[in-house]
Amino acid sequence: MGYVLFGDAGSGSGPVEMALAEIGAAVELQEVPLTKDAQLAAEYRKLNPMGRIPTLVLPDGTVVTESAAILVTLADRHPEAGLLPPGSDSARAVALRWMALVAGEFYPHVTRYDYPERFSADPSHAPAIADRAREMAREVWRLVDRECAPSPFVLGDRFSVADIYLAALSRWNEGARWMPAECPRVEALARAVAGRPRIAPVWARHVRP
Ligand SMILES: N[C@@H](CCC(=O)N[C@@H](CS)C(=O)NCC(=O)O)C(=O)O
Repeated sequence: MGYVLFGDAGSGSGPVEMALAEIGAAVELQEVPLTKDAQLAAEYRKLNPMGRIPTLVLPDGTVVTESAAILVTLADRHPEAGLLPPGSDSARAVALRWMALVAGEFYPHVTRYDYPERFSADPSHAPAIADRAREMAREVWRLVDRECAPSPFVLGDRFSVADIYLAALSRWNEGARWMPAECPRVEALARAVAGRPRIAPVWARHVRP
């Protein structure tokens, strides 16, 4: 048995698929359509109790949830792909720092603008919650552009799984529309990742032009 990835087009399974493509590892894709709320089905929640995608099942049957954890796991399991520096290298800490920031500070805003009705008992609050979440999400990217300042990658010339993660998630919330002007470094990072030969076909399936 190889890897099994539960996900959907345009979701957090995109960067996981991109990392697997970069590694050259075989994967079986299992569709969990968000439009049908398939992620909330009781059977799927046995794998991912939060009711979220992605979920990766390792060849030995171990279940890994949380996109950043999945990507670090893949990088560590395939050191020959060079997707993360070793633990003793400070560059690894830098890569993990920015991955964790995007996972912890940006991704929750996505839930808030995709599902604003979850965050108030009053349905009339939903549009304001979504609008504020979209703005706060953009603030995170402005900070990443300024403080992480990828050039072209998070670790300078050294490509890593952090680049895949940041690039893929930067396309959400209409990133392609406003980032070229407001976050030019993140925009250039996204283009550099999208153009990698192994990633390009996966990128095309997950990122709307
Ligand atoms: N912390 C999770 C967040 C995953 C997440 O929110 N995924 C979205 C799709 S990109 C999802 O499954 N949303 C469905 C829902 O919240 O019901 C991770 O990093 O994997």
